[in-house]
Amino acid sequence: MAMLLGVVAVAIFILPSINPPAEADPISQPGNLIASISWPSGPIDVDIWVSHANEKAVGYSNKSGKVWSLLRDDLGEANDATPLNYESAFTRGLPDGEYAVNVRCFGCAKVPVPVAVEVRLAEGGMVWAGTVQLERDKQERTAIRFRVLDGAVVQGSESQVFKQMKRGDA
Ligand SMILES: [Ca+2]
Repeated sequence: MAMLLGVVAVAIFILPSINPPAEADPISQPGNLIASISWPSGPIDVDIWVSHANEKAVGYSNKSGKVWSLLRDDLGEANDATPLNYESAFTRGLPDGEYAVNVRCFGCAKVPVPVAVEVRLAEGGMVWAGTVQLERDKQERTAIRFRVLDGAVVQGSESQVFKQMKRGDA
């Protein structure tokens, strides 16, 4: 009996230490395809732009389309209580066609800006992850584009050929 109590006591002491703070799980975010970007803290506002096929691109000035929605426009230092700079967009459904993810320096007081980009399927894992370097203010670059057929990424369809998404001065 004394031994059993000892085991219980040890278990009680150990339990609180085996629950490390959970990190945000991207898989639990809404959507079928999730694109996210992050960039260093400081007076730097980067924007994510995403598109499907020939539909109008989605970004801060056009926050949702038929397929993509922007979850948040992070302005850098200005609009939240954390030093994290993070924007993400997600799709509703996964229709066939080409998907593309761009990053753009909206206001980059300091360049170059390394922008970490991740594109993942809610079911099926990472599509692409990498870093895109923005060299000057207002520069827009394509991080990745690829085709989807029957709910899966077409192998070999990935490229970084530039696709202009931001239109006008808005
Ligand atoms: Ca932004």
